[in-house]
Amino acid sequence: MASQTRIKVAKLESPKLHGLDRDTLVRLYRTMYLSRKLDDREIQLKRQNKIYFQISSAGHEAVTAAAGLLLRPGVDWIYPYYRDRALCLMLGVTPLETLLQAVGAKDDPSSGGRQMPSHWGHPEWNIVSRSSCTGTQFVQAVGAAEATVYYQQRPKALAKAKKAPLGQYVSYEENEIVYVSSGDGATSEGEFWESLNTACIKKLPMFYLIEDNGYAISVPVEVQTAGGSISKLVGSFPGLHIAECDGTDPLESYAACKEAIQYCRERRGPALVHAQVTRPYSHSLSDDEKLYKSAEEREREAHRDPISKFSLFLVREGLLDQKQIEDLEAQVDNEVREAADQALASEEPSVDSIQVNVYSPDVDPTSSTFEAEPQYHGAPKTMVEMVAATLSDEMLRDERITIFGEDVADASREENLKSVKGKGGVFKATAGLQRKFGADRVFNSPLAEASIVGRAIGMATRGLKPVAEIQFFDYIWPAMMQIRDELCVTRWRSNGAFKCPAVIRVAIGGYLTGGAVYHSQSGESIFTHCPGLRVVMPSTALDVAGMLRTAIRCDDPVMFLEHKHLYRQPYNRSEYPGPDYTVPFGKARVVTEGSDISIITYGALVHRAEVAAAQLGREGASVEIIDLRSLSPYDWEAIATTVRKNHRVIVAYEDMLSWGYGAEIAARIADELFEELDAPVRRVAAMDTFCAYQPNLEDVILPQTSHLINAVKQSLEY
Ligand SMILES: Cc1ncc(C[n+]2csc(CCOP(=O)(O)OP(=O)(O)O)c2C)c(N)n1
Ligand SMILES: [Mg+2]
Repeated sequence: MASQTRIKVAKLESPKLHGLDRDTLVRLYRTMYLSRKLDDREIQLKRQNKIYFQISSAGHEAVTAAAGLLLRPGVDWIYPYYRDRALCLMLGVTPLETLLQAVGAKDDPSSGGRQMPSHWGHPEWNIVSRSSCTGTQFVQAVGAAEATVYYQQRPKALAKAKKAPLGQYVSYEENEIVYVSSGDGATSEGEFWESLNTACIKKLPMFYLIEDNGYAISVPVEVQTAGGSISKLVGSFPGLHIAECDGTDPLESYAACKEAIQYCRERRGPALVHAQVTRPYSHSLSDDEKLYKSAEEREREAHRDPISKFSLFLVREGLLDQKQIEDLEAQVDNEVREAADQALASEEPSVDSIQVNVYSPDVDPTSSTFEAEPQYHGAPKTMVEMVAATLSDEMLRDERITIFGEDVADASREENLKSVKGKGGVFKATAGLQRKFGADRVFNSPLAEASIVGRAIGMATRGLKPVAEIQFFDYIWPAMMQIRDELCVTRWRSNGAFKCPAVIRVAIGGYLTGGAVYHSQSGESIFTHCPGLRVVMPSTALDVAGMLRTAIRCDDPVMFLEHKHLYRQPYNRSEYPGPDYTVPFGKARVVTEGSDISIITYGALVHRAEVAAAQLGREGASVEIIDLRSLSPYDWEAIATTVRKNHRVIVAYEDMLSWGYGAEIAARIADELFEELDAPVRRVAAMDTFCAYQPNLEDVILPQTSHLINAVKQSLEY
């Protein structure tokens, strides 16, 4: 007995164990085996039609269990991907919890039965809810790491975030890091590169784990990645620690991850570990890799299976004998069996719960809480001046607010501020804010829209209040997936465990004279199509103040559309309405009352409608104008009231006639208020084409006052 102990001690001192004690090595093996058995059990359940989808972590268990061992549960922030089951188990997710997800149970902590299996998320362990999109996590992880740096410098922001809704999950600890992982295929997404760029520029504490199983579904790595090696390809990112390891070997993986994580904890910059793993169970249960992988390839992979290799290693090294391995495995098998039985007997979510957590249950921006009386003072401000003034007051009030985007800072080279006036946005909407609040709160981003929105999501998820800017609506499209699949869905898909109440300010619209096709676009209906997102578009400086403040103070993501043509008009100016002036969302404004016909509109057409109404008034017609100002939600009550009053209605909007926002309003009026109408609903909108550089063409394409006047006259004559 004594001699056996001596052997074990001698073995444990072996450098290949990297200082890990026997219990930890057994824990590593246990977690890897547990992960595999959960996959096997899910596959069985899928074949029995008891679950609906399966994607395995098989072949990835060694490196993910090792990384999980090194990360601190509930301290570090985790942006995993679907093959991180062993990592999640190591961090504290239970076998039952993973199977509750597989069956889509009401009590599944990741989504309450809303997402597919292996879409990890667990607020207790800082495992941030994952979507199915490959690559979106990278830029969100950047935002989370920026929150780390921010909270370190600004404890008041942290204290405030902890008091906000979901504040119980807001945390910051010195030396915390952000983990983000993906497969080899997802590194081809732009967001991977955008994230590395910012992570290196800002030296963020981010640990990238790339789990390279050689394939993205059927696409082999040499077709995916130039040169076939992502670690070689990222070699020139300054300050990025890079390591490669055999991800099927938990000890080699442990050593590589340990060094990388240490590098991040010491705030030396980001680190990337490129782990070579296997994928023995095809991409998912919907895939059959025999269709594209040769028998020899599959055979080679089988020899590298992490589970069989590590159990053999433990026996060979005398750390466990065969009987102990069998006992451990029997114990795990039993645990999985019991968890599966429990999961299969669990309650499903109720059908009516589908509406829960689309929006914040805590703050209702449509409520009377947001009604306020203006306390006017100062000289009249234009809309763009009002944006800056409102942001300034809100930033004074709330240190959680950060402002970033392209050109929003006064001057990134701070030393220049002594001698220059400062930029403050291409439209000057953020002028002076960096000077006033500091470069950590107001800063320029690289020219990368997906990462602007993705970073905002990451910050907001951690309790900050980012107000990001998209310079022109025309260039929002790289961010579309971040907006549609992440920003608006996070709260719903995590069943209320995570949220991202960021404000995305967007300069939109035409009537610029020469703005042409890439500086004149509308398209608000594309975003009002996204449940979970609030979309507003004020047409006056007063509403800008009230609605921007509501956007910042509410708990949902808001797209705040600022019409470029309206930024500096004299007709919509207002005195500053005070630092607490808010306007509730979903409440239209009656611009002018009238008794013959109603024009329902918003944005740049509000003023055109006023001009038309004045002229028509001189000709004896009385026109009522409703400015919707809030597009999602919108004020159906106000629409119905004006239609019931005047029985004739024009819906005027700048977006294209077909499929535009106003088309839906017109359709709903025709549908639900048909009996009230004395004339068909008329639409006045842009032509279904592109906006032109030549002003005379632009005038034909975009709706004008004369179009409104004609439509009103035709309707009155009907
Ligand atoms: C943005 C996006 N495009 C396509 C898909 C479909 N898809 C899911 S996984 C996958 C391959 C991912 O490969 P890789 O990153 O290597 O991860 P692996 O599955 O091999 O671990 C694809 C194309 C998706 N989910 N998201
Ligand atoms: Mg892969």
